[in-house]
Amino acid sequence: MLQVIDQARKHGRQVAVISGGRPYTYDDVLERSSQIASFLLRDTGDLREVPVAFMVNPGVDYVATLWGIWRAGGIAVPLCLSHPAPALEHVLRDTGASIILTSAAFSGLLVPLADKYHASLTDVSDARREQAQDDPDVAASRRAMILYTSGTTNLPKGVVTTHRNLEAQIKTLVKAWRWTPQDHSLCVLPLHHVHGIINVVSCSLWAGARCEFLPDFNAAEVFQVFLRGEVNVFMAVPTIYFKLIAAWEKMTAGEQERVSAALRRMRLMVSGSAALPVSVMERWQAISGHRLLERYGMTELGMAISNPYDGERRPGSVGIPLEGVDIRLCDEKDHGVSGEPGEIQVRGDNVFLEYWCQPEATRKSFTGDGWFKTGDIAVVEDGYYRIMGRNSVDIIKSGGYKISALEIEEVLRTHPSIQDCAVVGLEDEEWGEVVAAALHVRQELDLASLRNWLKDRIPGYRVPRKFIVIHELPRNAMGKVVKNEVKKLFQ
Ligand code: MLC
Ligand code: AMP
Repeated sequence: MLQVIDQARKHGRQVAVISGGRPYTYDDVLERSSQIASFLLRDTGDLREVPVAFMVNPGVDYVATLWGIWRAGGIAVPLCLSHPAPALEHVLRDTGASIILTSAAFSGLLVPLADKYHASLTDVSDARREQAQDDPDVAASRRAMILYTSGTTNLPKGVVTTHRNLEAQIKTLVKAWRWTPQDHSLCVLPLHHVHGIINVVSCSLWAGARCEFLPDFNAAEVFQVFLRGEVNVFMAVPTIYFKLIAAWEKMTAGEQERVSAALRRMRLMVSGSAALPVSVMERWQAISGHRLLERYGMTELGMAISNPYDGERRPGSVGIPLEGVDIRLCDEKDHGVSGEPGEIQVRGDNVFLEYWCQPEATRKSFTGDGWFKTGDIAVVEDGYYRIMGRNSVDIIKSGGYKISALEIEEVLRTHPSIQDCAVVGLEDEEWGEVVAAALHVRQELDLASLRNWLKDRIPGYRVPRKFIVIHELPRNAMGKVVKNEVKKLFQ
């Protein structure tokens, strides 16, 4: 039996999920997931790694759907709730998912896509009416999940993890960060990425803890929940801590004192998915009494390097390799380096299996001796890893989301008024980086309508916030656009 389900059975009558203000026990979630599995297994005893896409609101239905797909032997493909149709279409086309589960709110958006790709579309509340039946035996080596992540190719790639990968990712964190059944976490992160799915939801539920959900991030609501005094574990991207600090600073002295007192009672606060500015770390410590635990991870790996739970949490560093995760730093030829910066390469049960249907991309992302090449550059200083940057200027991290400059450029070039363009990430304390585009135009262009045009085609967080119109893109002698020169144009 899948270990995730086995773990949940140990905590049957305890509260697992709080969503929409209502508590659901582990038994409740298990029953719902069994009903969803039975629905998926109407015509077969085992889905045998069929991808099942789902667009379900955070909360009990989300967890039941994820577990239901796993229990039926399918591959879970969570869709982003804020993506416009073309971005959803890419995932549906690429996975070839013939089954889609949804919450009512998203069915309008999904009906035409399901029609186009001949996929069945079912509301999870209808799927739950099925009679529960026995689960097939699903080996840990089987594919469990596909998450889409941007890279140096144009469109996002599907990262395939097996049950064994996920179990390794979860178990390592539960131990390193001392999760217990007494914990109560708050999830405000999107649930189509590892940060939310693995670090918050799956670790909570593996440990027998409670996981409370808000529909999305809102600083005032987060503080309201904290003030109840139940949540003791919180994990977020640096932008969220920045926004919480800004909201705290706008409160009255009395409110600030109450919120700070609630924060001080918490057990653990973690930051990751992007570099945590030291200024944010220090300000948060002054407000909450917590020295944020910064860690480093990736969709392909789950978490790989972490500051210690006990011991020094060093500002600007991501810490030391997690248990069970092998890390080395290498030069361009994949030779190990020491005492100088190198690419982080990773090996371990946590490392993903493959990019979905992209054997060439998979092959290129591993060294000949089986290490995954992250593309992140780090240096070890007094035993702690410090991330220095990435080896591709075309990967941007904004608000914790990984964004491909190339994808945005491809879309911009299809606009009739745009001759050519270059997209870059500009440093920003709140967002990490903000996306900016230099445009070489054919004719005059209204930037407000360009923004709207883009929002219909790419997810909102990938839409450039800054534009500059220029006559000529800076190029080198070979005719290649020089991105560092493009960045200077925005100064
Ligand atoms: C939104 N806005 C931005 C922006 N995104 N501005 C600049 N840059 C961006 N990237 C603007 C909007 O236009 C809007 O402005 C305003 O901010 C509010 O928009 P929103 O969409 O409501 O934003 P908000 O809900 O506040 O979202 C911010 C956020 C969100 C930080 C909560 O981005 C988020 O959930 N990020 C987490 C992503 C994540 O989980 N990554 C993990 C990947 S896994 P206006 O003017 O229109 O009001 C991974 C591995 C690992 O990385 O290590 O974990
Ligand atoms: P994603 O592909 O969305 O999973 O993003 C993974 C990338 O996020 C990594 O390759 C890093 O570039 C970045 N990242 C994650 N955690 C950190 C961190 N603590 N500091 C700096 N970068 C980070």
